[in-house]
Amino acid sequence: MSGENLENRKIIHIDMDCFYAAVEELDFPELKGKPVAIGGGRRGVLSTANYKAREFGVRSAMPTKTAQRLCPHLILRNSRFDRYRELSHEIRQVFLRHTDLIEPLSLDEAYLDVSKNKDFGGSATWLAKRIKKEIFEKTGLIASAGVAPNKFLAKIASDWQKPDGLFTIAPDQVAGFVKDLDVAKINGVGKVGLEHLRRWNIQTCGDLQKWTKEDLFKEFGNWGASLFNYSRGIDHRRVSSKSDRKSLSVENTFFEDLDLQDLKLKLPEIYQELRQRLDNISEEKRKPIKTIYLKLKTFDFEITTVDQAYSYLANMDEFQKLLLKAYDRKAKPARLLGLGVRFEDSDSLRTLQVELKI
Ligand code: TTP
Ligand code: MG
Repeated sequence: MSGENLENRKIIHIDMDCFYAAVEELDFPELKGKPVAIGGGRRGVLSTANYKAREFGVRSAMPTKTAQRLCPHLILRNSRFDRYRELSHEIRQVFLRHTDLIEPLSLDEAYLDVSKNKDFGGSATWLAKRIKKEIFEKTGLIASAGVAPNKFLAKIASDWQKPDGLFTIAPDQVAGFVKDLDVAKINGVGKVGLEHLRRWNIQTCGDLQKWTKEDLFKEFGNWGASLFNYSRGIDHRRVSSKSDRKSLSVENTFFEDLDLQDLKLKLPEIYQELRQRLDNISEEKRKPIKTIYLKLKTFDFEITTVDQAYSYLANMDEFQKLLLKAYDRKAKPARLLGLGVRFEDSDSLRTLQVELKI
């Protein structure tokens, strides 16, 4: 991409606080204030623990037995991936309101490039604050956010004030921030790498900066080049979202199961959001619409989807008709309503362009 300025970007890194454990507390409020860990892993180790359990020294990847010794009252729960995916999807929907440049790293973590977002006078910090608020309102879960000019720093920033953190490293603060930054915080510095650095008495990025690029390469190989950049707070990696999107939808999971009357009342809000999100797609990523669709998930998790051919976003009445049709199929209260459009796929697009050329 020509003309792209990689030095002047605004990147937000979002990482949910003790994600799996927080979901457990959300769905079972009686767990609040008690030490909770998620087990059920293959090797008898914990996936994560809530902050109460962490006070006892309980950590991710710790053998369950060790955790129980440290914290005898620890409440152990099994993983529930379907539920994590559902909430992760809800969180993604919040991101999409603000940018379409999203790179998810896992169910609970993503980079957002918000350089083009002009809300809050272009303040990415205020935008991050808004995103945290919207995530909480939509899911009841708490996120930590980091704001910085690149991915490397944004990820460190989101961890800086966890939990419920919001930390910004502005461009003019980068040099000061990295000077005292422990090299252990650098992406990809594992146990072995850290020992190697410590052997040279390298504690901080400031220490690393004293090395020439050549010397770093001689001592650390290709990794040395990354270290040279990271230690100066430089990182040119792009936020890479999948651009070959096949559909776009807005889905809402409700706190209570809704009957047809209530679903009709929810529809306009979801429709407006879909409209907004379509408008937000940048020019170069826009594709023709093939169908509009509506999705319902019943209270007992049956999914039904109704499609209708349309080459544009039809008006709300059309979606109302789809709602009646979908609801009729199951005739049961629903826990989720989604509206969406499917795009022409790139292959048929290519054919279309070829035909036009002739
Ligand atoms: P993390 O974001 O690393 O951890 P976390 O969200 O539990 O806690 P926090 O971010 O507040 O420090 O991982 C996200 C989820 O991934 C976590 O909830 C459970 C899962 N996970 C594992 O299954 N095994 C692991 O070793 C780690 C680190 C996480
Ligand atoms: Mg997390």
